[in-house]
Amino acid sequence: MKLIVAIINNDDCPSVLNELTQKGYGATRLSTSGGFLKAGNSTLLIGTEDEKVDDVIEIISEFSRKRTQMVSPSPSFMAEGFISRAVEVTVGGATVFVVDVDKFIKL
Ligand code: 2BA
Repeated sequence: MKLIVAIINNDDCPSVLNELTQKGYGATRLSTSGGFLKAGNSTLLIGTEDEKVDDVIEIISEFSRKRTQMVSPSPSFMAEGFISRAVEVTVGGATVFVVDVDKFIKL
């Protein structure tokens, strides 16, 4: 068994969750925020059998769009002269970790 941890955009989350639940996958949504942009995103926890991992990743990939976002430097960065103007970063579609699960117990 594997645990899939997927960080996705909040706007993509309803479509990903709908598709996962329609196909019978269990999922938990956590409200999270990225360390770099400090913007809200969603982290999904999905426990599933090894042979279904690729199917889950395909669903996540299908419904997660890549976006570009402008990032303004913090005042301290500007004061230090590191960056003086907003820069564009590409975010997503999804950041996915697949980890082994030792035990899966429902009590
Ligand atoms: P954030 O940390 O807010 O990062 C948003 C986007 O900013 C990233 O998109 C990346 O394009 C850029 N970025 C992040 N750190 C950077 C840095 N040190 N220098 C320059 N650009 C940087 P994604 O890579 O698609 O990541 C989207 C979100 O996924 C991240 O939001 C974070 O919440 C999560 N994430 C990404 N990599 C992770 C990792 N190795 N471990 C845990 N969470 C991760």
